[in-house]
Amino acid sequence: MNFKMEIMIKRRNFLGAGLFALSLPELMLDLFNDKKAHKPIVIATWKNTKAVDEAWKFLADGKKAIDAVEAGARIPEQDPNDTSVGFGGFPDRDGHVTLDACIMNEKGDAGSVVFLEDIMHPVSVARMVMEKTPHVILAGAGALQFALENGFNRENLLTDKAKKAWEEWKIKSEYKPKINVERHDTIGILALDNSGDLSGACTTSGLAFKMRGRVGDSPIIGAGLYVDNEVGAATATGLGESVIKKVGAFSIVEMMRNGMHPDKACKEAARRLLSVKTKEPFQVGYIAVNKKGETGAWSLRPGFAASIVDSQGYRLVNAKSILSE
Ligand code: SD4
Repeated sequence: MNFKMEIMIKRRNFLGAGLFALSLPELMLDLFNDKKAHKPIVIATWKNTKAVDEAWKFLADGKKAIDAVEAGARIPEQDPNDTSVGFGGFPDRDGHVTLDACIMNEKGDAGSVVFLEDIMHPVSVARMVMEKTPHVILAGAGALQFALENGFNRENLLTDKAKKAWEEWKIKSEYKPKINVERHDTIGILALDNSGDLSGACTTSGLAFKMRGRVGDSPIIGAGLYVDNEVGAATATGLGESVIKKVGAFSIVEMMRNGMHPDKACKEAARRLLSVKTKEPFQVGYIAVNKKGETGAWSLRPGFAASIVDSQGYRLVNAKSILSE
């Protein structure tokens, strides 16, 4: 059975009817829609314009989605002005920049690094974990050792700007997640390539001034990122603890598997965040893309946006939010 038929059967079953309940015009419509697959396409969290542009170069060249998402994710990682990712990321409350990243390819392979220090490109280390080891996650000192053994250089990632922000924060030492204004630029990036294959990556320095050792959702397969090449891909940004509790990205992919449009699936995942109890108000944003190249972006609160590039060019899409409907 081919992919289209399988999807149709699954979707119809989900709706409570078998494939044989489909009328011929409906069947034709489904096939027609499938033909209109919108690829290649890349979508990323926030206004990550340079990252999606970089990823697009790979896709437009006919290269693989996995190479596109890695190249895109490396852009904010090396940007000293991006205070949520890689070099220039705000440190933990003890002044150390600690990084989390993961990546998934079209085969369902996954690699992840958590609590990694002194390496500019955790997404590339995550890819190496995926491709060169029998494991999925390497943490802390072990992840650093693996990176150094594989040709990555040890670098100081704490910029003067980030150090100054940390010194100012230390005066009060109050940890309060701020909605949108922390320059939440954590990048989750998803791509569908010309061959119809999906991949995704997610990379972050985590929440500013977090407790030492804290790991967020971004490197957790199923929470910050999930890719299923039969169905679609999803990724998250925002307060990682909330995303982990709701297994955000995986639940979006599962909803898409059952026939939901990516936008509806992101909306439902964002709605589920309403039951997460936190001391302070928090923000989470979700994006998704399905096998047809249809996309979605929703957040809990207003202020979230997604960057998209396809054959029509670049666009910044302001996500709808549950608490502003
Ligand atoms: C985390 N989800 O570590 C990340 C933070 C984030 O933009 O998205 N910041 O919880």
